[in-house]
Amino acid sequence: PQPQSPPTEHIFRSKLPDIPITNHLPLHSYIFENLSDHADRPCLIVGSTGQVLTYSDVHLTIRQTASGLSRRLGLRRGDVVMVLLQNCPEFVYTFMASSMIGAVTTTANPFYTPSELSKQISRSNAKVVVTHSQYAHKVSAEGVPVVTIDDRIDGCLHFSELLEFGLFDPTSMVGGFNPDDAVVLPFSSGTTGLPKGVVLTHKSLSTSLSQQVDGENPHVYLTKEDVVICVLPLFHIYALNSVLLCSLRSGAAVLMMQKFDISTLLELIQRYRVSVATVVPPLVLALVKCPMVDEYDLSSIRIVLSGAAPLGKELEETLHGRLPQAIFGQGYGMTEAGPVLSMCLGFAKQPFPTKSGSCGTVVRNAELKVIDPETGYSLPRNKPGEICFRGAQIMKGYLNDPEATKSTIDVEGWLHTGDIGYVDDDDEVFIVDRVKELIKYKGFQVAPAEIEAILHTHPSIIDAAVIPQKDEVAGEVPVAFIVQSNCSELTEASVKEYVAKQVVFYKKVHKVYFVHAIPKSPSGKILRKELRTKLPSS
Ligand code: 4UW
Repeated sequence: PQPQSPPTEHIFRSKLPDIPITNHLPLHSYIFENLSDHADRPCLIVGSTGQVLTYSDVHLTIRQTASGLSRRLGLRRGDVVMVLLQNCPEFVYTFMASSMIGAVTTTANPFYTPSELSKQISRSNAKVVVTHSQYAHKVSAEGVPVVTIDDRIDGCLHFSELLEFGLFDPTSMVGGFNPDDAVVLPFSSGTTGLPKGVVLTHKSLSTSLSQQVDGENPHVYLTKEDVVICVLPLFHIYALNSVLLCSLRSGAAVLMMQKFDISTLLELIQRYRVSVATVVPPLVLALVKCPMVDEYDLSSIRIVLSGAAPLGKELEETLHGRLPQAIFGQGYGMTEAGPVLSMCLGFAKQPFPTKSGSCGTVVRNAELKVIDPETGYSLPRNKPGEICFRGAQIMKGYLNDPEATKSTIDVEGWLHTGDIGYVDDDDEVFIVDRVKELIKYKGFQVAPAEIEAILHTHPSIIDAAVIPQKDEVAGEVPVAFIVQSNCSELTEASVKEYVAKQVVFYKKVHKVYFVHAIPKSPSGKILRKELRTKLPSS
């Protein structure tokens, strides 16, 4: 038979025209490019104290911090700073100051256990940790300087000591600058395996931001009049990119909440006339279930953006009923994608009508295709397959892991997401399933391989597999299948406790199923799909 030529490529692009993208600048220069337009406007508002910092205040402190990082701590181009902070101004100072001196910020969850932090510190080769005094003990054994931002602690530096070295000149990047230098190093497990450092460069992030907020008709239209609530944690790429950095580029005010609490959230929205609410599905659920919502004036909200996990149509419509004046929509992101793949076009300056349940339309200056997982060929509209994505915003690669990089970004530059979805007749992206191992608990990443590795260290466990189980509140929770050694008498509670002691709350195992064997392929890969069929009601 004649060899068949591959079918035509189906590539989806934005309905918005491409624009000239500014991505040759260092991230901080790009972010503050229009600083003089909004220097006296509020930049950061601290929800818990009411403190308002203007753009010029913030920029000045960033320059002082940059001097301190460089002169007090001796940090140089390429060095890694771990930011172990809840949402607070020091997060922004440290991150932007690191960019200014050519250093790289690795973000971590302050609730991580010492062993989780130890792994990230050594994998990223972090040279310093900036944190709250209450978490300093978690990293004190790591042998790196620790800076506390609140109380002073013996043996730690205090953040104010970094501010004593004058103003860094933001145009003089010591040791040179290349747009392909890393600027942020979040950790993600991607489609398989353990959490890995995701190298996002100055170019990746400024491209992603430009795709969202730049141009005559920005995909996400933010102005200096906007007040954007930042309740989602900045250590995750969603809030970092689409809440903080998009707002800073646009001159909007960022209202920071350190801890989530629903009545405080409602109170802050009312008090500061919040116009943009960025949420995750569990937060939508909490708002839908909360009778207090009707007691507050939330009429200032014009945009509700949800993402990081699937949002049920009914849930979205119920909340929309309570905030009828707002435009509701989703964004679809993935750390490795830099992170935004698609975004609701209802948020554009000249908006398009959109459907509930959709994850938006692919961002401009980028390409999206849907491939048949069997053949690798791209599929036409309305046919579900694996979503692939290409553009200048995707990660440079996984840190020190060329193998994992090669299996995620193919030779043509396509990032394979491990998500199953389709593009409909109106160019809207719908996600229907996930083929990668990743579990998402309230939008937080849980890497099954990480929990399996912990279970394997238990003396009575011979084999283990961790998969997601659907959950009304969290979306998904991790559950474990365990093979125990002969004559051991493990209980579900003891297995749960063994894991719980070593991990942050959302990686805890919620249910344990004892089995005789874990189903595996001939090459030894866990057959996760087969395990999913063993779960109740799936
Ligand atoms: N619907 C269904 C969604 C959706 C989704 C993500 O932790 P990561 O690596 O990254 C994120 C980033 C989310 C994000 C970033 C910036 C932004 O503007 C935005 O819009 C709201 C969202 O979550 O997890 C990546 C994985 O999370 C799932 C999907 O499986 C993806 O590969 N995911 N967004 N709207 N699932």
